[in-house]
Amino acid sequence: MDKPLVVNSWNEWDPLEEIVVGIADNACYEPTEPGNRPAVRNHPDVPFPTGPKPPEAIERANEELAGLVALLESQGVTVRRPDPHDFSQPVRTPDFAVENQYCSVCPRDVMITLGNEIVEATMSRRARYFEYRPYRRLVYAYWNADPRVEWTTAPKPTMADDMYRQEFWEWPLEERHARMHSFEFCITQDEVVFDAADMSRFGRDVLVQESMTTNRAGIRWLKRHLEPRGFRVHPVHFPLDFFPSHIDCTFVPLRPGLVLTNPERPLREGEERMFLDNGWELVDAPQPTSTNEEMPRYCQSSKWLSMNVLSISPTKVICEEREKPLQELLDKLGFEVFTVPFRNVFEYGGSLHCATWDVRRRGTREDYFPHLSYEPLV
Ligand code: ABU
Repeated sequence: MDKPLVVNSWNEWDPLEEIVVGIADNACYEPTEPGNRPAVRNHPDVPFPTGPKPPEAIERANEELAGLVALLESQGVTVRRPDPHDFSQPVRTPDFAVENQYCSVCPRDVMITLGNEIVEATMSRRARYFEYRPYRRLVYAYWNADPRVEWTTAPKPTMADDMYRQEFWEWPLEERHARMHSFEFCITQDEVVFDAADMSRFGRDVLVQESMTTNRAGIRWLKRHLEPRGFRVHPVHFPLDFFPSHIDCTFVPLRPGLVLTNPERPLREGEERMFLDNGWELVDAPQPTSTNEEMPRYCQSSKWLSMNVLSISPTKVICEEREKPLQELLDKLGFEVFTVPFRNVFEYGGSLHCATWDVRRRGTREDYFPHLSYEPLV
């Protein structure tokens, strides 16, 4: 019999066997740069802090991350952690300089498992240029342990000034509304740019959101890379999200045939067809328990972190402790719901799905969309 696969994950819900959970050690505040304008919540005129986060904030986040680790281990999941990295170091390349880096709390943004392949994303922000580094020892360990493991690093963009559209940040709301169908954000279209968290995996089919962190060249690169490997790559758009970044607070598959959707961010008309034609149900998440105004002071994500859940299997899901309305919905939908407190992690860019990178789930590549018209690139 073949040895078990070391890296194997085809979707977001198969039974989880091994996962990487982020860590807040050495985290810094995200710097202002062409691809990011962090702002203090409810106080846009107060300067956003710079440099290392205070030890208490790091401790609080690490405590919650440790709670997630304990829950996963109690469910028989092997958990790995990133290596230490000094995020306070500035980065200077021939094309840009940035005063500090960010953190390794959200491996989901950087790393993705597509079957037996690990892909490191290009990333879209300067402070995250070297964010693959805390995961390299793990990647080498997986790659050395199993010759079937493929490892791909996507082309690094320059992140030079002309990769960005700076005026994006100044557009008034009316202009954003007028432009909502052009899907032009703070990155231009010339270089290949994507964050891994703009992808969502459904076996043979992979959705990629066009966003502030993933452009059309990035989606083309993913199509060209993944189609010859038997995947179908579907660009998706959420025109009412004026600051889209990462799909996992917007469109969250929970098991075959069921996606949790964001009621304030419907799919572009026509893009829901592949789901409806194949008998999938799209169920709206309830309103989060916090409004955008009530989210933590330095958190740059939306209230929809509420729906950033992590599946342990097609019947078990982990949800943030305070999100009772979502927990009730998941319970009604037949899930066993586990909860952990995670609000102190929010200011590091994500919740339970963002703060993890699943390396192995028990399962194979399935076609969940047998009735599909798909246009390959080549
Ligand atoms: N990193 C996920 C953030 C998505 C959102 O703010 O809705």
